[in-house]
Amino acid sequence: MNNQQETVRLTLRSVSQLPDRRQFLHWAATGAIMIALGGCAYEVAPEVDQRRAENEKLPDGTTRLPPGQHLIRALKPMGGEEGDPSPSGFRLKVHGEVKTELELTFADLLALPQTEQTCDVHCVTKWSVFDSRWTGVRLAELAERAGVKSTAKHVVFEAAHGYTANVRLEEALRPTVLIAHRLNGEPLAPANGPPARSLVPHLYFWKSAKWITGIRFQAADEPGYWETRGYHNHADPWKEERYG
Ligand SMILES: Nc1nc2c(c(=O)[nH]1)N[C@H]1C(S)=C(S)[C@@H](COP(=O)(O)O)O[C@H]1N2
Ligand SMILES: [Mo]
Repeated sequence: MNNQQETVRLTLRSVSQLPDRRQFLHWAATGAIMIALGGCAYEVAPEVDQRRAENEKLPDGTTRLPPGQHLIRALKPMGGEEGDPSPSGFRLKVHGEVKTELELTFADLLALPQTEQTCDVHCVTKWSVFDSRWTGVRLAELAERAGVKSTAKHVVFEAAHGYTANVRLEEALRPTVLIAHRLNGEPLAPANGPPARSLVPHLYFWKSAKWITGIRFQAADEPGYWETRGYHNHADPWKEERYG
C-alpha cells in the first residue's frame, strides 16, 4: 500500500473546468436539432457538418469519420448495468501480470498526473461524436506504477456487474487511453459510468468500460462481454471491425 501513499504526493496538474462556451454557442448558431429516440434526447449534427466530417482527413490520410458512421453532437446514453457512482465507494484494482498490485481510491486517482484531451468517439451502433473533452489518468501511468511484467500482452477492463472489455497492451498504452472521470469539464453524468470509466478513443466505444473497477494485465487474450457475444475482438472503426 506504500504505492498508494506515493501517488498521493504527486502534484495535480491544474485543468480547466470551465464549460466550452464557444462550442456551445457555435452549436446553437448552426441549429443543432434535438431528437427523442428510445426515451433519450440527443442531438443530431446538421447535414452540413456531416458532409464536412466525411471529407475531413486525419494526418495519416484516413477519414476523420470512420466508414458507416454519422456524426451526432453528444454521447448517446447506451445503458449498461450501473455501478456505484459515488467517489467514496470507488476502488480501482490494478492487477494481474504486475510486480505491485495497486488499489486506488478516487482521491488516489485524482492525485495522479491528470491529462486533458479532446478526441472523437465512435459507437458500433454507427454514431460518432467529435471533440469530446476528457480528463483523467493515462493507463500508461498506472501500468508504470504497477510495474507491468514483460509477460503481459493484453489488458482487460473490469467494470460493475462483470462487464469486461479486452484491449491489446500496446494499444492500451497509447497516450490517448485514459481512466477518465470528467467529460467536457464536468464529472461524468450518471449515464456515462461515474465516477470513472476507461476511454479508448481509437476503438469502438464498447471498449471504454463505464463504472470501472479494475485493470487486469494478462499474458493471454480474454474476450470481454461484447466480444463473447458476436462483436469483433479488436474493434477498429476504420476497418469496420464490428462483428467477430
Ligand atoms: N460497464 C459498462 N460499460 C460499458 C457498457 C456497459 O454496458 N457496461 N456499454 C459499452 C457500450 S456498448 C458503449 S457504446 C459505451 C456507451 O457509453 P455511453 O453510454 O457513455 O455513451 O459504453 C460501453 N461501456
Ligand atoms: Mo456500443
